Amino acid sequence: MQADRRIAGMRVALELAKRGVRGANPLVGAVIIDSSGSILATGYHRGAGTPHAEADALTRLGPIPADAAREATMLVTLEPCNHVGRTGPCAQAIIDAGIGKVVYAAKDEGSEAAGGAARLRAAGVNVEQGLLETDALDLNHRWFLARAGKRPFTTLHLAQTLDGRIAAADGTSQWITSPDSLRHAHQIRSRVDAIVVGTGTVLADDPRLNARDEHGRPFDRQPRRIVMGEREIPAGAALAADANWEQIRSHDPRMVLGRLHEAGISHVLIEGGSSIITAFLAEDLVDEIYLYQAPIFLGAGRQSIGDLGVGTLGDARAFRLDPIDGESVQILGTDTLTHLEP
Ligand code: AOF
Ligand code: ZN
Repeated sequence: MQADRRIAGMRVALELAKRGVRGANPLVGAVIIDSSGSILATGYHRGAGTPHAEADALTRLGPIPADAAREATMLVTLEPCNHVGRTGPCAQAIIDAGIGKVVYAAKDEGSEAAGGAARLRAAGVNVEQGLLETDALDLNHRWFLARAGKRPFTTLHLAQTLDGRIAAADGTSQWITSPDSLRHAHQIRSRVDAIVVGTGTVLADDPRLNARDEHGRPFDRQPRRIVMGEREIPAGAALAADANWEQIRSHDPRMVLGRLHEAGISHVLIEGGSSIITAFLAEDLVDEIYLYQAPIFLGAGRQSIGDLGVGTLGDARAFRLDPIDGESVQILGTDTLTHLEP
């Protein structure tokens, strides 16, 4: 089979991967091709807790004759996993399906899931690594960085006016963005392991910080709620209504993330306020941003971002549009939502 058919297939896998959502798990895509390079099935990982890309592709492939499976190649953007986590292990699923060859782009070293390639080889599967590796590493560059740094992947929630304000001059801030934005934000809350806010936000807004549907009903999956900072939280605070919260008495984002990693948290949502947001951005500890913008100006009031120590344009904190399923900007009622990555 020509090498360019495999490259084309891996490109499809990389594009499919981008349909998923970032977080605790990497974006992963998979394509199964026959000996002539024609695509038999495709799959991708939709996000933490859902089937892996390889399993998704094998499900869509369905049963095929053993000799056809032996002739087939699975192209996957990340080394197949070798652990039983929330799903998996994919290496065994590929072996069980009788797939003859696996080509993966990036290695999955240093994770609980590592060792898939060795398991495949031991079962007689032909395994190759490195096809479009640079693209595959770039696809999840922040996820790899977070893992190497032994810290959770971080998502920043920014809900602001056109002039970047999160509260008016008198402190009023509810609600700057539309109900559609709020609903979206609650879905994100239900996906993360923990929400981080500063003591200032708790004292000013008294938020519940749980994840609710549009009728106010809590979702089954709730994030842990983390308050960072020194100030005392009153026992009657809304978030203290149940035990699912904790205070970390520190302003240092790296230290807080280190503690959360040790507590087994893989994905955190940074919700504010501005001093917390600024601290994470200043330390380059924001892995993606959901930016909700309401079509209003305030002209005064609290800015979402404070001093980042940027003195000249060349030092700006730069982000790029990061499409989810093809779109990096969407309309939520009267607002726009932009998805960005460093
Ligand atoms: C994914 N999607 O398509 C592949 C992954 O918690 P689990 O069971 O979902 O396992 C997550 C780990 O599995 C992940 O960190 C990565 O090392 C490996 N491979 N993960 O989420 C996929 N192939
Ligand atoms: Zn897997």
